[in-house]
Amino acid sequence: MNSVVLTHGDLDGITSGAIALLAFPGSDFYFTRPSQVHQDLYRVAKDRPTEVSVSDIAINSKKFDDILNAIDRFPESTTLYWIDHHPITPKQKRELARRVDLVHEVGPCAAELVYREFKDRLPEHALRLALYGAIGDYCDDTEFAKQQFDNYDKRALYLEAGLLVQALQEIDYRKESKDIVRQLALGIEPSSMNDIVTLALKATRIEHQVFRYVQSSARKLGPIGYILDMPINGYRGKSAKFAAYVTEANVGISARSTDDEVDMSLRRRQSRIDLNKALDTILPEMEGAQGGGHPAAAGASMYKDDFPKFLQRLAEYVDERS
Ligand SMILES: [Mn+2]
Repeated sequence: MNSVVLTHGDLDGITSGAIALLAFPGSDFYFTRPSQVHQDLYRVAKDRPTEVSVSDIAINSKKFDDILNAIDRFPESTTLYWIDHHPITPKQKRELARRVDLVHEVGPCAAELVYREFKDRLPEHALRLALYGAIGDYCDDTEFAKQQFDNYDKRALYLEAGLLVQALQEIDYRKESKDIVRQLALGIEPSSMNDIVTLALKATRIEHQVFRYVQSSARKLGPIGYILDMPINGYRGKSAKFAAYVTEANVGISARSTDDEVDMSLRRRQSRIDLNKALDTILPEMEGAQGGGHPAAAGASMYKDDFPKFLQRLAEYVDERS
């Protein structure tokens, strides 16, 4: 068997995965996520691949030992690249670097890191994919990105990336996104993907509705603006941002509940608060709660009964630091 590409389902994941496909042509391709990457690695290890590229997958501290165990299942002959930009502890970084080819930097998006790692063997259009990833993850102000934007007309790049960002709101990433990855690897531009353009416009109209809904329904607790169980599915990151804005809060949350659990996206607004650190501090106080992400954008899940306490704790945490 040859190679395997594992990546995340958002735009940075999709573009970093497409670039990895260009670096390892003919690879098998799978979407994964922090909570399940260890299982996917276990499965992949059985096929003894030559190369494995994992991109844009945060290290979930609770699963770290499982991840290391899964990595240890690969034969000596496998080269495993782990390319990521989510915060990681120095200890985890050391442990991981001992086992894999680790490319880790906080600041650039994963697509930029994958591009820079394999640059010499990539076609020219891979660079545009790296820039779409940078736009998708708000990582478009790195030295690399700024320099490259200067080589194109960046407005057109933002339109192409924007079409993908919007369309992804309306796509089940496990199914249709695989086709997008293949097409992007082939060099097909988003504006030439008819279904993507149609979905992007639909998603943008829905986004305007989401904004109006959040404007009329968001609640506020101290420095936290939040929305619970919007009648529209998806749009979580966006509605979290809107919730912060319309309540003039420093942190916005968009949460969705099921029978006994609540799952949420968090965004910060005009604040330097590190949401990843905040979750690292608060979530261990609640049994069964998990989450993490970036300083400016994160996600979490917990038992529904713990949600009010979580809001209270996060409000205190933010107040103490601003
Ligand atoms: Mn990313």
